[in-house]
Amino acid sequence: MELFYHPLSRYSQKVLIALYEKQANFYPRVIELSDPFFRNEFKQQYPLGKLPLLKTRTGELLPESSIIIDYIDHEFSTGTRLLPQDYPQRLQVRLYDRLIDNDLNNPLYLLEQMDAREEENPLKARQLEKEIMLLLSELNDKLRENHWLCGDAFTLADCALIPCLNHARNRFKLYQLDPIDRYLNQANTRGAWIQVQEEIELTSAAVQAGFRPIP
Ligand SMILES: N[C@@H](CCC(=O)N[C@@H](CS)C(=O)NCC(=O)O)C(=O)O
Repeated sequence: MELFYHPLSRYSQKVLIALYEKQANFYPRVIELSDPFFRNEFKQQYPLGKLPLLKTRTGELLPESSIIIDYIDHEFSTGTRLLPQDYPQRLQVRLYDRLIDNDLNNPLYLLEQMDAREEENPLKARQLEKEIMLLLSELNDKLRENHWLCGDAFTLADCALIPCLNHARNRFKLYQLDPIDRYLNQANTRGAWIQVQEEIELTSAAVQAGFRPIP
């Protein structure tokens, strides 16, 4: 298998966590989407040009982080089971995965883009922050009851959530939300996330030193 990704893309981090949790072997293919040459080259292979993208052992191209994780969970019996077999539990995991992507990851991305463009639109920024805080508060309540997001076991929903919280803590006072704060500390001791964080740190250091463009 080959994974086309970028270490600073949160959707890529979500899939990396899953691959490490499953102890799945893959060839890492880092793609710099901000570089027109690499972007065009990548688009020849995958016209929608989004990361992450998995090339399976049979050569099939799979986009969409949640679909990739579903595939590797089905394909590898090793490591953590990321989608519960029990249907009601599985539905919960799927639901929270969708909520996190749509109502946390995407608005965080819009805020980042506004910052990058130095766009002055306090009203829009406040609306996005409000939307994010609404979901964070719901997640905080859920984490009061559960060890991982959807229960005792680590799942797809945690793969989606951890990279978002890791980013959101730079803008939101997550330390004031006790269950989320506890969850992040707990995530920081999880092997798969430690491995992903190492790659984030190396890439961030390279970006700061001017070696690589920001994706
Ligand atoms: N729903 C997709 C979102 C993927 C996505 O938006 N990836 C971003 C990087 S984090 C990207 O490739 N953006 C480049 C573009 O939109 O041109 C998933 O879950 O994988």
